Amino acid sequence: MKTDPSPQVVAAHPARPEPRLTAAHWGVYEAVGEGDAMHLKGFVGDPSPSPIGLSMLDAARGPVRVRRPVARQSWLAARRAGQPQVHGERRGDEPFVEVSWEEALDLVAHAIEEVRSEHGNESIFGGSYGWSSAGRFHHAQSQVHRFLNSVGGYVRHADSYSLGAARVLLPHIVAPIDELFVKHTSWRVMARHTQLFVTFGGVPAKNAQVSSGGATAHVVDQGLRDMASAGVRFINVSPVSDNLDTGGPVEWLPIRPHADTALILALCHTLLTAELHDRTFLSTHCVGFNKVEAYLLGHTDGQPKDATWAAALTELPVGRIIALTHDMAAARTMLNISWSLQRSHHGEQPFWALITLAAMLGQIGLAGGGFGVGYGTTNMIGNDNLRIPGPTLPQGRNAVGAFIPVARIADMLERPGEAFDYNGARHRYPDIHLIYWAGGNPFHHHQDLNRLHRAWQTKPRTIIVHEQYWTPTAKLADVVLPATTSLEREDIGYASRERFMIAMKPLLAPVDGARDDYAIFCDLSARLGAFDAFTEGRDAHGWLQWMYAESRNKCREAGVNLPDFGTFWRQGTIDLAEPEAEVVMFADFRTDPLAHPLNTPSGKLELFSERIASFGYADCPGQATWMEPVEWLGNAASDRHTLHLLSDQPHTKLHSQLDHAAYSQANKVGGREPVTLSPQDAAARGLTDGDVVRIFNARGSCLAAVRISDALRTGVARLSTGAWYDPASWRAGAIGPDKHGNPNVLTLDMGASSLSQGCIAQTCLVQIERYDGPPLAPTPYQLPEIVADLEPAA
Ligand SMILES: Nc1nc2c(c(=O)[nH]1)N[C@H]1C(S)=C(S)[C@@H](COP(=O)(O)OP(=O)(O)OC[C@H]3O[C@@H](n4cnc5c(=O)[nH]c(N)nc54)[C@H](O)[C@@H]3O)O[C@H]1N2
Ligand SMILES: Nc1nc2c(c(=O)[nH]1)N[C@H]1C(S)=C(S)[C@@H](COP(=O)(O)OP(=O)(O)OC[C@H]3O[C@@H](n4cnc5c(=O)[nH]c(N)nc54)[C@H](O)[C@@H]3O)O[C@H]1N2
Ligand SMILES: [Mo]
Repeated sequence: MKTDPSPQVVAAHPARPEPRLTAAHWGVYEAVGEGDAMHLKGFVGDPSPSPIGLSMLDAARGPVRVRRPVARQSWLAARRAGQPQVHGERRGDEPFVEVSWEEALDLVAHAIEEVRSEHGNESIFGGSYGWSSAGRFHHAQSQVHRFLNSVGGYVRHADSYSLGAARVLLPHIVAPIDELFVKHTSWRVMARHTQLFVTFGGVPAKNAQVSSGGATAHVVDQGLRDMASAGVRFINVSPVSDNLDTGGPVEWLPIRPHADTALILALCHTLLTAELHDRTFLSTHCVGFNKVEAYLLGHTDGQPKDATWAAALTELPVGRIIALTHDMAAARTMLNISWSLQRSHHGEQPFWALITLAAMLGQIGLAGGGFGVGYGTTNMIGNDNLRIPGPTLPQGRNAVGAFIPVARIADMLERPGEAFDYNGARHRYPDIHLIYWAGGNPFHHHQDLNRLHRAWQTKPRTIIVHEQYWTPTAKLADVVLPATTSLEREDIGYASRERFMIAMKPLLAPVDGARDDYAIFCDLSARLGAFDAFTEGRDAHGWLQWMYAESRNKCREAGVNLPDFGTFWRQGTIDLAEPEAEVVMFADFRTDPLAHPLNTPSGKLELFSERIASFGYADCPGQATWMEPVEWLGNAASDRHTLHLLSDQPHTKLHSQLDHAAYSQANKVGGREPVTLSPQDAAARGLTDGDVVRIFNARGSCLAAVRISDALRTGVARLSTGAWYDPASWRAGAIGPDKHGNPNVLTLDMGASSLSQGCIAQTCLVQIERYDGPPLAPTPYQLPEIVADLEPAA
């Protein structure tokens, strides 16, 4: 096995001299033509470029840009008059006033200074969660963290919306997720060695379009096709069937959403009672199997987790569950699970159960066997290019210790001072007076948006947002500062395991008044006496050279020689392909678990975790456990009209980014996001393709357009994320339905468990009916009212 980079000089991609490239999370694009005629085409080094990026140039030049600094009218009046009244309840519901950059920066610096001196830096929430844009330097979230650290720190967030439950669970039982990411057995190895690939939640090609930091050469589609041509058998356990396309046959097991833990435990039970489990692996590489065994057999709770038990919960046939167990034991089997399964109530459990099943099969560390946590979630997983220490911007040191698990923002705003559990400790919600956001869209990403909308309008004194576009978060801010897009800056594009490092060239001049986040923070840090700490004397280009040099030094230590900066910049790309690599996750650990222990308390796989058990959480015991989710079809049986809402990742954009661009627009129906239903569920409600429906529950409602597809099992509806939040009214107390189709007005805002407090967006029941109310045209991209300044600062 060879996973370490070997000494070599990495050659440039011979695409063309000095290509004008830009990198986005969804791919690399090359500029063709000049001026208004300029357009983008997919990068020649990418075998299957994503169509998402082709419309980003038009979007950047289009009408939805934030063009000038603005401040909310009554907030501005109060600040100018030195009064504390800021009328947070009018956020989103009154005009903005255009102000000069000078005054905008003075207002922001003063607001920071004021809360700092009155309440300390622990009253500033600067978590600023969000994907921002690709580019290692102008990454907005890194910039805002570095800036806030240079002025005394901020309340941060822990974990991510992507992997809230898994990030906290996995280090206790196997390894941190970031370590697992880059260790995944490669597509190439699976094509050679895997016989059976069983996935929970598909391997969605739509998701593999992206990589955080920039996908450069898309490999997942080909990886699946090569496996299929090599004769690998595929089984997809999923409420939808259109999330796995191998070009060949796939068996679909249409499971009831959220019943996966029960199914996996039943597979474990069947292995155990048929004595097909690998006793040796369980004793040499794992701890706690005796406790798991007692639970599987029902010794602890009187309920054997057998196939009959699971059949009722999953709505899959008993015989199929038993046969699947035998198939898995008889073949070289790779198990895979989508991240979406842990974005749910008790979301730790399907991941823990999957690892338990893989341990019982005993194939972890064998080529083509074992488990994966997220093949298909991004282009990174299973990619086998060189692993190098890429360029990074140091974020400095945060002097504030207070934090929240990322998805607990509304709890924090509503309940300052209250205690919460997290990963074995108790903490308190800080009392926030100022929110700073750059590079994220909480009114896209958070659950129960009506609740967040109310909390956001009630609590903080000041909300500052840097944005490129008039997103709902920008509309709900007090100060909006216009930021440039990557197309207007130079930067370095790189993501782990990607094939290319990219010299990103500016393709456009900054649009109107837009400035780089870095330039904005330079000026603010100067006003707050932290210019030297923040800039370290470098301009943006100086930082690129410094970051590249740091990365080049670390690469050299690891035996990889990168060209000098000038050569890289001229070439445009560095090719990091390592075609000979044979990446097998945990091969070393398998061969010698004592020499290559895991970083868990026992050094082994913890099928029972004494540490987690010691936390005493009823909602996350010491081993993989079936616990009914708070909302699922299994407890909605009394109402046969209830549907489980899947709010998955959108295929025509990245989250809410580029929702307004042509590619995403082409997927809308009458300007609304489509909601997909099975033919049976549509017929039961008298609905046909294109009908406008109201989707609702006790938390909220939205309008969407029906799309019918037999790729969905009955009882589920799919409304992908990303349609910009578009409430009928922005006024607190009268928000009304979302007119556009944003699922987060419906989703549930609570933690996955006391262990992780992860987001549970996928745990959501809804009703759907034809919409016969008054016409409510969607207006998600309408600009806010911006009025002239009647009393400009002198
Ligand atoms: N219901 C439901 N909700 C979900 C999920 C789900 O599965 N279901 N998934 C969750 C997940 S996994 C995630 S990761 C989140 C994603 O949530 P976010 O990461 O918040 O979503 P994005 O739309 O990527 O928001 C990024 C914002 O940054 C802005 N931006 C981009 N570049 C720059 C820049 O250079 N400077 C500045 N100032 N701004 C910039 C963009 O215009 C955009 O508004 O959503 C979560 N929400
Ligand atoms: N094009 C595009 N790609 C993206 C993103 C994007 O916004 N756009 N976002 C990126 C980000 S930030 C992330 S975190 C990843 C997320 O990657 P994932 O979390 O894996 O993505 P999802 O699309 O939410 O879900 C994957 C599949 O799981 C299925 N599923 C949902 N609930 C269940 C269940 O209970 N059981 C089973 N068996 N299956 C279920 C869904 O139907 C869906 O087909 O995607 C990344 N890739
Ligand atoms: Mo994510």
